[in-house]
Amino acid sequence: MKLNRRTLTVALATAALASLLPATALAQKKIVLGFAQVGAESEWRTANTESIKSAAKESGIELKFSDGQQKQENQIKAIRSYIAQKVDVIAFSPVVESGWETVLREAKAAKIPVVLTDRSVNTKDESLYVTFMGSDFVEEGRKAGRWLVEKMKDQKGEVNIVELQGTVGSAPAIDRKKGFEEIIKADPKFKIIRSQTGDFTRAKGKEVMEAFLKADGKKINVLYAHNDDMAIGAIQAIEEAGLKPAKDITIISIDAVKGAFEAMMAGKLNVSVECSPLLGPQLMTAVKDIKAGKQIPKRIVTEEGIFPMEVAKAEFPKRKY
Ligand code: GYE
Repeated sequence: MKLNRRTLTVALATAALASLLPATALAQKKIVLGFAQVGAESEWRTANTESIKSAAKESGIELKFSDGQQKQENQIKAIRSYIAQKVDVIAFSPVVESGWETVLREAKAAKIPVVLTDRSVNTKDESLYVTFMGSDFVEEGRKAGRWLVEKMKDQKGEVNIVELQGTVGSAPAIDRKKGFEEIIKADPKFKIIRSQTGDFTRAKGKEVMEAFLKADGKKINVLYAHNDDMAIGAIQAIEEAGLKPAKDITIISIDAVKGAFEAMMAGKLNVSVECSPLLGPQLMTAVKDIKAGKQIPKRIVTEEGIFPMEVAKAEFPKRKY
């Protein structure tokens, strides 16, 4: 290139401008996301954590992650520390539905947008969060109920159901119970004879099922478990009691994790309603959109299906969690 006066002036001006800009502005600042997870109580949760961590990495978002060990106070502490650290966005999956107003107001006062993932809160003040992304738990309960009604349509006598509930006060436990009851109440032959929490874990699911079996034994026709892990724990209890899972007792659960597919392929679980934990990619998209000032929907619902044991073998290779 011939260096005349004009090109020289342009070159000098460009160099001068670049030296004025701080390095951070040129390299573009990373978005920082604080995520307060429920815990590590189930296969679902492990897949959810993995999805969030890998999606953050892929999106170039700096993730601060905390495990609340299924305790609300731990999650509140984590959220407060994210506020103190002035993260760009806070996301969390609230272990229970109530009791979040105070901390959410603190985030709002600090002008940090909040995204709810997986589980929701029951606050009336919707300005306390930007969006809630996750499943429709009532619909999952309905799907479980509809499957049972169809399966038992020719059954004349009573159908005695025992229910293993999720964590007390959590959105999925409340809603999955509600949706299921809404469907089965249409026919009085369906009776929930016992209902107790198994806290979404295998160990608790087994323990509570043992108690159900001790109390009612052969009377039990159906087990409705709010997640696969509790169903898997209960299957063990049923076998130890000398009964055949999925035959002597029809078993319905929710999540459709790999462990449930294995149980279905072994003929021990009748059906699992899908609940997808793969929320990471859509969370990162939302975080970026929020930072870019874009408008995002208040509710983002996950689409999901239902898998009876008859299709388990064909579906298993396609499962991602
Ligand atoms: O079904 C259960 C987990 O909130 C949807 O939490 C989630 C539930 C899921 O522990 O396995």
